[in-house]
Amino acid sequence: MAKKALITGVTGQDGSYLAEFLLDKGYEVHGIKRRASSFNTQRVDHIFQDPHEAQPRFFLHYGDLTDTSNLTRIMAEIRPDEVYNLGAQSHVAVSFETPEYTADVDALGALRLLEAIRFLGLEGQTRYYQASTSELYGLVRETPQTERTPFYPRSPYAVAKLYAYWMTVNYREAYGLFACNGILFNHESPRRGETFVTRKITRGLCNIAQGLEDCLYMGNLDALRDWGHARDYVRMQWLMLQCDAPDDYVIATGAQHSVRQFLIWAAAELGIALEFRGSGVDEIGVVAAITGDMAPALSPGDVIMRIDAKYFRPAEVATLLGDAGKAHRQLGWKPETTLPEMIAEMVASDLRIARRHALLRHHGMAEPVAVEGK
Ligand code: NDP
Ligand code: GDR
Repeated sequence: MAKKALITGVTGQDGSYLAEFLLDKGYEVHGIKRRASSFNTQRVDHIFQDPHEAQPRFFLHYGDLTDTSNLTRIMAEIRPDEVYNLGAQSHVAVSFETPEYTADVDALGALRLLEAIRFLGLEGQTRYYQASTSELYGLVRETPQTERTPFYPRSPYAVAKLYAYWMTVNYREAYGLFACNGILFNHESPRRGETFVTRKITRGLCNIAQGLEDCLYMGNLDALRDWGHARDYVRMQWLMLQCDAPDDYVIATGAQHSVRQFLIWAAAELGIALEFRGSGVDEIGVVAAITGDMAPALSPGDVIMRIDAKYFRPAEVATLLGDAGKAHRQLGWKPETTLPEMIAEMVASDLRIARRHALLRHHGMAEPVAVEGK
């Protein structure tokens, strides 16, 4: 019998990579998708299986982490061997604007799933993965951060995730649930949401290089992050649930870079030498030189990056750097994709999209491509 997995957040970045990974391993994969007025399944369309096909192994169910009866019914129908709770209002800046909704989804959503396991008597069968986050460290007390570093959340998102973290530990200790926290540091990919900083940069620069936009507006360029590739990180989500005993693990690369540095490398990938001038909100990014043919719309001297104070957060997480030594020692995990490789992959993907838009525009069939949001 194939193992059954239930993924919340299957339409998101991690959910899509994890679904692919589990299907490859022979699982029957069930995902929860939200009802939306427009299509929101682009990241999993390539693995969609028509339910009328013979023996489909990938199923989507309408649902929402705010809806207890819906989650409990789906759990009762599937009786999954593994639950991966990846669904979340996952944008830190947005959580300052929607704190109550963020708490409902990110904190109580986890509780609803844990309770469903208990209510349905699945404690002995169902293993639970909680998508915890390096944002828990917030105002960091120790560098690098490990599983033992104290938490100090700095946003409604992180506070909600702190509740979910401890509920996962509590259900493990109180009811013997096989429940694990993956404390994942930032991980990116061509499928990253367009308003997270890495994708905003690669997408924005590609659009600018192709003449679809003029300038990228950024927030705090000094923020330091430990960026890995989502494909490597979902492998670890699965590994955690295959252990003999449940535990919590930090997943990170162990290397740290600034947003400014990411901008420089992403620009270089397009043949643009980017120079920074000025400081604070007056800092600008200027094209110093261009090589190759990937940025036909640009010339040296063009200003392609400015600061917009609206992208600064009410409370910032200035620096994050993880130590994934425990995951390496106990589960043999280490990241396979380097940051330069990931940037190259993201830029190549966004450049393909930008070129397609530029071609459409050239033929009078332009689509809106503005980089909006946080
Ligand atoms: P995404 O934002 O790409 O995906 C979030 C998913 O959650 C989407 O499928 C979204 O649906 C779904 N979702 C949002 N609200 C609800 C809701 N009310 N009910 C059901 N589903 C909902 O996030 P990632 O894939 O990047 O991250 C996966 C998880 O890991 C998240 O919990 C995130 O907080 C956490 N995390 C992420 C890290 C990262 O660097 N990526 C690092 C550490 C933790 P829709 O597509 O309809 O919007
Ligand atoms: P983060 O990711 O908040 O770490 O949360 P994000 O990419 O949004 O920000 C990283 C850093 O870049 C700075 N920054 C900007 N961020 C955005 N989004 N837009 C900008 O224009 C900009 N300019 C500078 C931010 O201030 C921040 O310091 C992500 C999410 O995936 C969470 O769900 C996850 O838990 C954590 O990573 C680990």
